[in-house]
Amino acid sequence: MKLKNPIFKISFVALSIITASLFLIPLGNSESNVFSAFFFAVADDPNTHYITMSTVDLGNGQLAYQMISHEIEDINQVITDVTFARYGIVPGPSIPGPAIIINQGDEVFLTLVNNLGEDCVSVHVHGVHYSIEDDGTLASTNKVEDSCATPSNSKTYHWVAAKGTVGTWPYHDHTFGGEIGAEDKGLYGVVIVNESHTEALIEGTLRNFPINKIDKEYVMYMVQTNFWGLEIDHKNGGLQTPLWVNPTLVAKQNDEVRFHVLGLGSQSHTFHAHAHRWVDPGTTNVIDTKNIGPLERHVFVLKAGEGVGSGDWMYHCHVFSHMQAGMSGIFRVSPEGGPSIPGESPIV
Ligand SMILES: [Cu+2]
Repeated sequence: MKLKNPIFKISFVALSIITASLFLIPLGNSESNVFSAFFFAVADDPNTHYITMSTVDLGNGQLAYQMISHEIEDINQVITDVTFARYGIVPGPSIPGPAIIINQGDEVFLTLVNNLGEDCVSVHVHGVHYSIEDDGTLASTNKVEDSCATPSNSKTYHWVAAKGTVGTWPYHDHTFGGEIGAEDKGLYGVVIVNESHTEALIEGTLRNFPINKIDKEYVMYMVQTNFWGLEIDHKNGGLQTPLWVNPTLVAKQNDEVRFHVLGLGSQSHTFHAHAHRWVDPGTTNVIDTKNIGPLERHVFVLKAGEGVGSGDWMYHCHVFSHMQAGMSGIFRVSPEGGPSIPGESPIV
């Protein structure tokens, strides 16, 4: 920086000294900690996630990821096993795969086990940071090594959810059967990197909404002419329930719910939900349709039944040929006070 005017120069030096002193002088007393916390409140204490997942052949031409275990280590090295709470007593294979929920600042060590009995299968993740040997592609792509799990050798991936990685990111296979991988057979899921708040249109106002106040989340992958869904119920400890194809999504009236809508494959889709509206992230535009390209994602929070009440509200893809092929489901808003139950799927 060039400061030609001497007055500016003096001011700049003075400002620098004052700024530096604010950080340096008060260290060690409690007031300064409050002060530092104010300035450095970027993330809570980061956690390390130790996750094991496998890949399973569903026997109908489809492949799926399955959660085996998920442990979280905090900065005091206290380890909590969240497998049962998050994925159920007996986590099964699902499409989409398990939603891996972490906070900005966290690290992940994800070990993938190949239970397909052949070839080399991987997890290639979007959004978070990793080294090239953890990119989940073949040596022919990354020029380093086959970043995948064989039936005899599992593969551990290391990810860092560094600053700037907040969002909902796809993960998918990138090696099974060749360089493109087998995501089209069902090997895909999401990593959700949270910070403390997200934007939400609640009661007509754009708000900075606390993540820990979200009641339910729906992961909805738009694939060919179907939705493939998974529910996360925070009123039930964050339990995930696979909802499979074109599911009924169940919420109670006035539940604050977050949708994660993603595309997969070679087609673009247009997500639309009846009688509900939300804010296009990063804007103030209130919308009720959104174009979703392959592996694009669209994340929003809304209040179930806001202004319209309980009922079976349809959601669907608005691309006409996809609608005609049945790409739709029901967002069931039950009256307030009912039980929190997972959505049901007409086809499993
Ligand atoms: Cu579509």
